[in-house]
Amino acid sequence: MPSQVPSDRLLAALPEDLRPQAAERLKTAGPVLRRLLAGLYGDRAGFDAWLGDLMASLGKLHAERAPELRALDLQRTAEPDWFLNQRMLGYCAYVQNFGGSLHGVAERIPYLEELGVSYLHLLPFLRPREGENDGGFAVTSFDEVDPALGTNADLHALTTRLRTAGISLCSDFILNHVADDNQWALAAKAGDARARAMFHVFPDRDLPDRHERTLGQVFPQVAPGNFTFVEAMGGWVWTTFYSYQWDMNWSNPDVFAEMAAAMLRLANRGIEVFRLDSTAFLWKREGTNSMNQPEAHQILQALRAIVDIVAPGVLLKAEAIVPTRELPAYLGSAAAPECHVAYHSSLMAAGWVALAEQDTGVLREVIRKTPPLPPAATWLSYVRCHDDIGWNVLRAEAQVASAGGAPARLAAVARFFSGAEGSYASGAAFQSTDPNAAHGSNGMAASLTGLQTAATEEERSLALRRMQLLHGLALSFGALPVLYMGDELAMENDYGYLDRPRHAMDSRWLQRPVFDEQRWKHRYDKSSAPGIMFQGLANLIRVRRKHQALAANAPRTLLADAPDGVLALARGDGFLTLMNFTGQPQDYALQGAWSDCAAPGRVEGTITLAPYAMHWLARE
Ligand code: OTU
Repeated sequence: MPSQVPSDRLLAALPEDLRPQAAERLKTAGPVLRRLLAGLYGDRAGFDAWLGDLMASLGKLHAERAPELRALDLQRTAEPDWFLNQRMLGYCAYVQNFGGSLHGVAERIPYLEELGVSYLHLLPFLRPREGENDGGFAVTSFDEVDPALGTNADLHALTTRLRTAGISLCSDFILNHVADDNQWALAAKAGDARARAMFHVFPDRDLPDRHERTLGQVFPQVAPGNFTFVEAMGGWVWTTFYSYQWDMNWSNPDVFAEMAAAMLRLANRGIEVFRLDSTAFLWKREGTNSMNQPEAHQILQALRAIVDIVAPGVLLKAEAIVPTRELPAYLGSAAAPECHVAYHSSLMAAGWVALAEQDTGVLREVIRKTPPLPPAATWLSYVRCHDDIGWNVLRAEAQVASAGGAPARLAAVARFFSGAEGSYASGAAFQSTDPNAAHGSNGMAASLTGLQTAATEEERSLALRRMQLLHGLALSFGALPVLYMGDELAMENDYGYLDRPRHAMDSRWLQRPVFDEQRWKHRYDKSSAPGIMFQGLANLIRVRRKHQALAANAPRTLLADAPDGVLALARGDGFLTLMNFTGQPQDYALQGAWSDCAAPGRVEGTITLAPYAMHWLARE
C-alpha cells in the first residue's frame, strides 16, 4: 500500500503556476491527510483508488479558487494567528431577521463597521427543506442559497462587500445531517443503493434499540428518540435531531468525499469561516452516547488538513456543546491541528450560573479546567446564541461543592431563569420533562437579566449592568467574542413564535427576534435601555481594541483572592478585570496602582465594586 497521499493527482489538476505552492503545502498536510484517511477508511476495498479520486477532486476545487481568495490564503498562511488579536469581534444573526435578505444584510455593513465587527456569522442561509426546517439546520442543497433570502450571485456580492470592509463571512456547514429532501435522501428513498449507504438505515428495531440504551436526547420533547421509521426506506433512519434531519454515515468514504467537496465549493464562493454544526455526533458507536468519538476527531482533522492544502485562509469552528473536559480536543494539538476555533459553551453557561447563584464557584471551576491552547487556535466566547443555554455541560463543575448534587443545582438555575420564585428573569425552560433535572433555558439576554420585568429605574439599571457584565466576560476572557444580534440593543424576548405552528413547539424562537429598527435609532440615546447598552458595549469594545493584554492568546490567570461573588482575571502584562456577580457591593484589595479603563481615573488600595459592576484596570 503506498504510504504517500497521491499528490500527483492533485497537482495534475492545477495550472503550472499554482503547483509549487500546492506541493509545498502537501509536504506537511499530505502525509497527515493520508494517515487520517487510512485510519478511517483504509480497510475498505478500493481505498487507494478512492484516495486518488479525492485528491483529483481537491485539485480541481483548488484550481477553481478565485485569485482574491488565493491572495487571502497566502496572507493568512504568512500570519497564521491573524484571528487572535484583540480587534477581532464577531456578530451573529439570522439573515431574515437582520436584513430580510442577503442584500439587506449587505446594507447593514456600515452598522457592523460602527460596532467594530470583523467576523459575521449568518445563521443557515442555504436552501432548506420545505416546511419545518429547524431554522435552516435541515439543508436541502449545499450549492444553492435559500431563494427566500437571495441568489448565489447575492452571496458572492455580499462576501465581496464584507471582505472590502474587513469582515469575514462565517457560514454554518451542517455536516452531521441533511434534510430528508436533500438529493441523497431523495435518491435513497427511490432505491439508489449508493445513496442509501450514505445514511444509517436499519431494517428493524434491533440495533436502534441497542443504541438507544446509551444514547442521549437532544430534543426529548419535540423529537424523542434517535431513529425515525421511513416508509420509503423500509426501515429506521438515524435522526439525532428532528425526524427530518437524517444523520450522514461518516463511516462511508463517499460521505467524506462528498462533504469535503461541498465545503470547498462554499469556500470558493467566499465563505471564510465554517461553523461546523453538531461535530460531536459525527461517529456512532454502540455502547456509547455516540458523541466525541475518536473518529469524529479524525474526520475533523482530515477536513482541517484539506483546508490547509486547498484553502488555508479558511477557518474551521467547532460547534460541540459538550462537557468542558471534552472541549479542548476539538482544537487538536500543535502536532495534530483540528478546528481553529471552538465554542466555549461551558464558559457561557457558567456566566449565567454565576448570575443566578450570585457566586462564581462554577465559573471558576470552568476557568481552572480550561487548558492553554495550541498555537493559532482559540475559544469562541459569547453571551447568547440562537440555541438554548444548555446546562448539562456543567454537570462536573456543578458537582463540586454542591450539597444537593449537580442535577438539582442546575435545575434550580433553570428555574431561576424561567422566572420562578420571584426571580428577575423571564425565560423559558427548554425540553425539560423532569422539573428536577435541567436541560436548557431560552430567552434573550435582556429578558434573562431582568430588563423585561424591571419596574423601576433601579431595576432597569441592574438589568443593564448584568448584561454588560456577561458581555464584559466574553470580551475580556481571551477568545474570539461573538455578539448575538439584538443583544447590543438590549432586545427582549419575541413571543411571536407561539402564533407560528411551525415554531410554536420550540421555545428557542424566543431568542430569534427581528432586528428592531426603533431600538437601533435610539442607540445614541443614553436615557434609553438600548442606548445605555449600545454605548456601554461600544465603550468596552473600544477599550478592548487598545489593549494587547486582551488578545485571545495573551495569558490569563484566575486570581484566588477575590470574594466568592467576584471574578478576578489577570490578563497579559498588567491588565485586570474585576466582575461582581452579586447584588451587593464587594471589596477587593488591589496590589499597586491601576487606571480604570472605562471611567478614567487612578485606583489603588481597596476598590468597592457596586452590585453587578465590572472594572477593567490597566497597571499604571
Ligand atoms: C445545533 O445545535 C444547532 O445550533 C441547532 O440550532 C440545531 O437545531 C442542531 O444543531 C441541529 O442542526 O447539539 O452540538 O440543545 O444546543 O441542538 C450541537 C440545542 C447541538 C442545541 C443543539 C446543538
